[in-house]
This record gives sequence, C-alpha cells and structure tokens, in this order.
Amino acid sequence: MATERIELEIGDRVVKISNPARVYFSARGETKLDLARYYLSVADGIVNALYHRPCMLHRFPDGVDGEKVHQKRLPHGAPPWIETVRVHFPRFNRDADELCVTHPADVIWAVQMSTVEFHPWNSRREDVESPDEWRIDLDPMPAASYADVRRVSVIVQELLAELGAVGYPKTSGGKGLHVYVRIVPDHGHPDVRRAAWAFAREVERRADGLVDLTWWRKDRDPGSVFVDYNQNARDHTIASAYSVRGTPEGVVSAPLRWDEIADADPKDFTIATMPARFAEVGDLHADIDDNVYRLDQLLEWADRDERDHKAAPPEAD
Ligand SMILES: [Mn+2]
Repeated sequence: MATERIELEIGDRVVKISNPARVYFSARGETKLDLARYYLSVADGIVNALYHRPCMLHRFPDGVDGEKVHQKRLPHGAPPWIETVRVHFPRFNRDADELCVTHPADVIWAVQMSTVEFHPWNSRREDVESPDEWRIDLDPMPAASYADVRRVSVIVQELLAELGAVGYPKTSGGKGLHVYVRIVPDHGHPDVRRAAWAFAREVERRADGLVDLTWWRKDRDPGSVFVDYNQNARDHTIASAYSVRGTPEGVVSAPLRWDEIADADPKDFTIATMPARFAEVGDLHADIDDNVYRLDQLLEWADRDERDHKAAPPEAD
C-alpha cells in the first residue's frame, strides 16, 4: 500500500507530511517529501534567515506548476508549538499573526502546509517597526544579464567597504543578487528605505549608465540593473536565503562568498545541489549578526540629496 502520510522527527518535534509523493518540481520530479528533506539539509541556514521574523509564505498546494497562494496569516491547524508574531496593516486597519520561525520543525510544518517560498520581514518580533536588515536588491531589467548584475555587485562591494559595512550576498533565485546588511534597529522603515535609496543613488553615479533608478519600470533602460531600494519598505518581502523558488527546477536563493559571484551561475543552485554544498561550506550567512552597521552616514547622504537635488525617494506604495 502506498504511504499516504509519513512522520518526520525533528529534534523533539514530529511533523506529519501528507501526500509525501506528490510531485512539486516538474523538471526533475522532486516531491513534497524531497522539499522537506531539502529544508532539513539546510536547517541551520534557513532558521537563521527566518529567526523571529514575521514570515509570509508562498504556498503551492499542487506543486509549483499549479496555483500559488500568498499567505500572510498563519494557516489553520498549526500545532501548539508553532509561534507567531502579530503585525498591523494600517491600510486595512487589521492585524495578522504571521509565522515566526524559531526551530527547524516550524519550517517543515510550513512545507506540510505546501509552502515552497519563505518571505520574511526585514525586522524581528522584538520590534517589528524597526528593521535590523538592510536589503540591497540588484534586479536586472529584461535585457540585462547576470553578468551585468555581477558588474554592479563589484561597485556595491567597494561602496560597502568604504562605508565600513559588511554585506552578505546571495543569489535571488532568478538572475539577480541580494546583499543583506545587519543594521542597528533604531530607525523605522521609512528611514531604512531612505538610506537604501541614498546608497542606490551612489551606486548609480558610479555605474556608468548600467544602473537606472527611474521610478517606473517601463521607463527604465531594459539593459540596466535596478537597485530596488523599495524592498526596504514596510511589508515588502523577498525570498530568504535558502528559500526555494517556485520554479520547475527548484532553484534556491543561495548564499555566496563575494569571490564566488564572478563564476557563479544562479541556475546551478537547486534543491538537488544545495544539500551537498551546505554540507561542505556551511551557512555563509551564519555570522551576519556579528557585523552590525549604523545607517547614519547613508541618512546624511539622503538628507544631502534631498536638499541639494530636491530629489527624494518617491513614496512606497
Ligand atoms: Mn529582486
């Protein structure tokens, strides 16, 4: 008889996986159980990336070729050990209790609820209104390539070094790169976004036309890279380190060393290849909490740009 439900023991917790043989990734045929096993293979990394953050889930109940469900509220039926963090949505004047990961079993329970992608906030439950993570999102426009993103990443690395900030790069899971910087959580989302905008403008100045910060996507040079400072706006989230993306190949957002960016091909990091890489190199973002940056200088740049050029970042939606 086919197994319809299996139990995974994760430390002192047990998670039941229903439909373990359901194919989630059509390119090679990995199943829901394979997805759970992938997340267990990178458990320390994914928990570190999500720890204490409100987390939005991208669920694919019929696998990634099927319908996607964007889920902010914790799905019903959670075991009592699952923790949540309450966030407020002013536009709707409503609260939502989002998943708050503290243990690998929380991640696996989310997989049981058909979660493929994990999209955490840039703040933690201790103070959800004060981000502790500045996210530099290098987004290639349609005619730009990973090679263009790579060229911009060199400028980003130089500028971070000048500022005395330590950036932690990862592939986005598509053609882009993300660089995360741990920051002192003493500013609200609007100031973190202004700092990210000031940094993006400086990258644009140094990038010789390769970076285009034009507000409307349709107006940007299609061969350019957008440094998407809006990812630092409140309630904007991107896939975390080690999050699988909802693609047939099960591409993963993979932490990289800076010196790997030049030769990396983002397509090479998948649920099939990442377990061996993680076993070999461990979590490249493990010490991100040890390198905490203050945004003061970037906020001075933002003040300067707003004053001198009458430029200010347009409001986030
Ligand atoms: Mn992006």
